[in-house]
Amino acid sequence: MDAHDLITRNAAEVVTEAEVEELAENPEGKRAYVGYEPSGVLHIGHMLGANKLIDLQEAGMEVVILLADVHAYLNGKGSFEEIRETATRMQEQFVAYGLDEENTEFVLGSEFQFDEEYVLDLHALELETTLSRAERAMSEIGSGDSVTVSQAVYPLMQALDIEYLDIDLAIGGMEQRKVHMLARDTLPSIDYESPTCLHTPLISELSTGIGKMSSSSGVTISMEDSPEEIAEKVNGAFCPAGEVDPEPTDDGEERNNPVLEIFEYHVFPRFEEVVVERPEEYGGDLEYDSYAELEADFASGELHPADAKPTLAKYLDELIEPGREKLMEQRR
Ligand code: IYR
Repeated sequence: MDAHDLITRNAAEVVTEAEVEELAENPEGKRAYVGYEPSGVLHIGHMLGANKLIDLQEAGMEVVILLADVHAYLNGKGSFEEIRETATRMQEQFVAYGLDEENTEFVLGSEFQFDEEYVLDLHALELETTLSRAERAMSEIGSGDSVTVSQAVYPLMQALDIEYLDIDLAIGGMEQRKVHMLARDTLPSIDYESPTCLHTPLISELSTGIGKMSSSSGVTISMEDSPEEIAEKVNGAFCPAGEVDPEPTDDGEERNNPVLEIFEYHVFPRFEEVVVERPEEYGGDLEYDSYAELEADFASGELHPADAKPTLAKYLDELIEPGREKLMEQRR
């Protein structure tokens, strides 16, 4: 796979296409980053971001993970001390998940976000941004019902992080896109360049396929899950036979097939080959070396949900196991 394919595979969108093409011509040593509000346990959303970082490392880029402790505090996630403690745990779980430790730089937000220069730039951005714009940027990130002043400051700091970490490519899930658009629009007003961004897709809610999976509601998969829990959650997933694009609900709500999405975004990027074990009497094992092949068999009915689900659970467990071990060690 060439650098451009590695950088863009499985991305929901890049902003802009032309900027990413230019970056892909010479990716060696270019810096990409993703930021997370520290939480004690990695979940499937973090894993999706990590898969993209692994692609970027393979393309020769340097990868930075921002453990956004100040952001978590501003977003009401607890006391600063508690948040700091979970940040270290998160870092260890990322490494266990498979990020190349030598080539991954972990940075705490608080290491640079209190510097005088940063704070003055932040105030300059505050002067350039309306409250309603900041509020809109937080619509998919803010915790709580109404936006606090701290949450309005949050996206401006996220924009500045891109500058202060000297980033060539900002990565985030699709829920981060409004913050990145704000960064692209407002950073030039304080004489910085608009950052290039790449957004990863969100997985649909596991049990219904309606809306997006979230760590705060509905079923979610995390490093905390035992193999049995993973199997049970996947077994209960919405996965209508033969339906790659399931019909909307009677109320017109869009539905997707989360089992296929997890194969596409989690399993295939990390495994060369996926084997679906089936008894001889049901046609024997199926082997796939790309998501497209698996999807085609699912669409034709050759691959049934009853075989796809346990296979997915097995591969997910393989991905989760090292992080789960680390988590258990951390709790001892
Ligand atoms: N908004 C992210 C956390 C975050 C990301 C980046 I990239 C930053 O520069 C700062 C914070 C979240 O929702 O977890």
